[in-house]
Amino acid sequence: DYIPKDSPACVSSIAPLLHRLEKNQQHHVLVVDDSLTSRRYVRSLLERQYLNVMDAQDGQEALAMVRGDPRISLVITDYTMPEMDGVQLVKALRQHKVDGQLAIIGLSGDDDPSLTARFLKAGANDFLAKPFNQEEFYCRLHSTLNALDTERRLFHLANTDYLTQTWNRRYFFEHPQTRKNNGPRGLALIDIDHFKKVNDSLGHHIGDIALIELAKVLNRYFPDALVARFGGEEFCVLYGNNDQGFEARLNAMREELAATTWTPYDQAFQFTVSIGMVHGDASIHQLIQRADHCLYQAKAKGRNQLVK
Ligand code: GH3
Ligand code: MG
Ligand code: MG
Ligand code: MG
Repeated sequence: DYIPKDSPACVSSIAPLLHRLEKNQQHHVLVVDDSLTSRRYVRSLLERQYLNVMDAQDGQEALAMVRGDPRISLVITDYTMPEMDGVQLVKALRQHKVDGQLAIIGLSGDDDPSLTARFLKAGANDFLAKPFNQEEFYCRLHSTLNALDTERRLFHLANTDYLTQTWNRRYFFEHPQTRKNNGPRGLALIDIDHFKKVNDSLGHHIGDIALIELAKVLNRYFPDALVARFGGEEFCVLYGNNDQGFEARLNAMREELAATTWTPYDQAFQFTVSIGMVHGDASIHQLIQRADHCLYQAKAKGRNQLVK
């Protein structure tokens, strides 16, 4: 294999490094190499940067690990390996995970100048020939991780609601679960009753807390569903399972909300919700239209109730 010949990376300013190291602790890196010596060496370089490191000795094992562990955010793979080579692994990984969720760096000790392009075309973010300069390895590692963090931050900003940290409308309508048009599913629209009064009598900041608390309760009751803030004080729950439990859970949640007294800033208040629920095999727009009609009826009948 190869023997590292260079000295440890030198760093001129400590602040960006500390910031990077703190972020590194959130990343899980998978090192794929058939050579134990190589794996150990790359592992030790990564561990020194406070990254969480795992390893695999071939492509199949690596694929299984990435499929089974969503925490893996970076794969560093060797090229020459038995069964599946590094470029084939990159292609397989890219079919499984789209760019932005997983970064890949290729490595190879083969003296083949076409490898860089082959790795990059297959979807790798970067490539390094072995033996590499340690400082160059760290530079490329950090720029790849910085790009990954930026992409994740953008994804978060584009798809979550800032106040309640639930998924937003954009995420809801772009989700494959929403777009698919076959099989029965449940959908509920949940709207806070007389929310204007909460704002008018207690202040907008208390209204905000009601929204944050409602989002938490929704996520606690529906960890297996898509929960999104549609706008204002209206949330939507898309429930993929074809069982009877949806309505019962919605009602249990509604009752819990009605029985709760919230006391932010020692300001006691209560609120209730009205729910429009539908279940069926229809397009998302049809389901929403029907649920909206049910919600309107729940309001008209006196609020704090579910209409289906
Ligand atoms: P109903 O029972 O018919 O639903 O009455 P309502 O007062 O809840 O409904 P309405 O649609 O008249 O008022 C909704 C209010 O929600 C008005 C708006 O100021 C408030 N709202 C929307 N978004 C926010 C937010 O992010 N924070 C706070 N505090 N209030 C919000
Ligand atoms: Mg090899
Ligand atoms: Mg309302
Ligand atoms: Mg409303």
